[in-house]
Amino acid sequence: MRRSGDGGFIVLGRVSLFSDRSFLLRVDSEGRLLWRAFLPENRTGFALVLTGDEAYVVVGDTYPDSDVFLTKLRQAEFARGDVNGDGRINVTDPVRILRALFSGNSDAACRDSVDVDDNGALEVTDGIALLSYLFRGAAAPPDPGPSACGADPTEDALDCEVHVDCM
Ligand SMILES: [Ca+2]
Ligand SMILES: [Ca+2]
Ligand SMILES: [Ca+2]
Repeated sequence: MRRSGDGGFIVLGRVSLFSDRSFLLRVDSEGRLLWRAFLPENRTGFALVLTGDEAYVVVGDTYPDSDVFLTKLRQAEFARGDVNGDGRINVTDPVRILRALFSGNSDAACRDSVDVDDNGALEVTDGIALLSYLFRGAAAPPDPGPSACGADPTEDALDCEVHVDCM
């Protein structure tokens, strides 16, 4: 656990459900959850370092090739539509968009990736556009993505704290 510049905390942890997954969790100074993100399945995080420029460095090892990784989490690079950051676009992504909208609480670590139609707002139409792309052959979400990481080419009020697949 590390204290972030705004008085909140960022936590590196591990959960065992069906498989071991490392995750990052960011809370504000009141302990409210800002976002959480799972690391890719083949990565186990051991240590978290806060660098002077407000970025995070995660160190760990990879499975099954037992290599070491050290990655700096770059903000603002993402793949549009890959809402859970697992490197794939499948039905779990639009489901997550719609669930977050209807429950009114979104813990997306990268809100830019949720803006599937890139209109600067998170709406039901984003979930529908993604479903249409997956199941009805509609056009792919605008760049960046869904298969390449990049920065948002259009200005908006949305942010992207971390998109784990673009680490
Ligand atoms: Ca996904
Ligand atoms: Ca949108
Ligand atoms: Ca945009």
